[in-house]
Amino acid sequence: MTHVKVINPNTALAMTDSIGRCARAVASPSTVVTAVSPSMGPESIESHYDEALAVPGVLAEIAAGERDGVDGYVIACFGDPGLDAARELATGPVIGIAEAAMHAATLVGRSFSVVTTLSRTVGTAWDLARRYGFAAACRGVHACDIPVLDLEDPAARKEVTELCVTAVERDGCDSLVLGCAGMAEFAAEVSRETGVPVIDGVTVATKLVESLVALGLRTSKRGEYARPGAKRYTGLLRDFTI
Ligand code: 2AL
Repeated sequence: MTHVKVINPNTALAMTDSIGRCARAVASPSTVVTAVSPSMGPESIESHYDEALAVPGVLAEIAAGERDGVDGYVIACFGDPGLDAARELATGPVIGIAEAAMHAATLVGRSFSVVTTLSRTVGTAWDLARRYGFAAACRGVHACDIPVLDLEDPAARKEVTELCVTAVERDGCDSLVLGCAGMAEFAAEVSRETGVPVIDGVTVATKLVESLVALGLRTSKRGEYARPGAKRYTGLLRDFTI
């Protein structure tokens, strides 16, 4: 039995349920998926401020997962908040949905475009493409300007789908990456409408974590991802003392 903990870094529990459904839909019968939100943090992540303040809650969930014997983790927010720090704490693999989606996109085509939520997140999506080495493959990043928590509205799904169709026509990209975990349930419909592979990072990251665990591959503890050195943390962060 493999235990994969999928962390939705925001505190919107309806979104956590949706993320959990998507992860369970692709997980092997022998995998247990636990989908959680941190006990502290922003209800949605759509700015650098939100992202920075989501990270302590994510790290607390990783620390709890290590105590519970979790085999691997998915960070289910497109900014991949706290990914490197999470790897320092975790024994097993930790995969962010943006890195998972971009890797998958370049395995099924030579180019992809990203459809994200607010315009202010466009720069972050480009930063991620550069960080993961996919800037040349990324043809465009398009914002629907729908806030994360409004994606549940059926009208939002229609708008996102229409933007995806436009993005494929305008960019000539081979595939599409959904730039928010709140869009995970849109993938099949968007793929039907656009005719290209549509990649939701939640499902890809879940399968990647499962595969890495099955292969016996864990986070390297030799260098940069070694456990952080012990030191005192003060004030609101005192519980993060290692
Ligand atoms: C996200 C996401 O995946 N979760 C969240 O709260 N915000 N991404 C985004 N582009 O807004």
